[in-house]
Amino acid sequence: LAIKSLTAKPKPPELFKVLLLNDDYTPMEFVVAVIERFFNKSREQATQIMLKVHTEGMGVCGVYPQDIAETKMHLVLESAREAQHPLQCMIEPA
Ligand code: TYC
Repeated sequence: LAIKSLTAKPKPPELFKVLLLNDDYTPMEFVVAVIERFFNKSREQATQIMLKVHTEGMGVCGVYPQDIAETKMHLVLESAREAQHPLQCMIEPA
């Protein structure tokens, strides 16, 4: 372990996409608000992402190191459950 720490080159963190999935029930305005709040997007950017998810079924909200991507996914899911919307969110390697 000590040897490894002295010889291993630091690797850049693995990046993950945070994806939103379309459904028939979550209000568009709720999705826009979630994207603005958790992915630091403008209203215009958030609206474009929401419409892409709505028309194509899935869309990327952002790309982050794994721990940050997981946290954002959990925040989205918690927010949707709290509001009783079926909005789904997942991560996948970028
Ligand atoms: N399809 C939803 C509607 O028509 C809107 C929506 C967009 C839901 C994106 C989820 O990830 C989503 N109200």
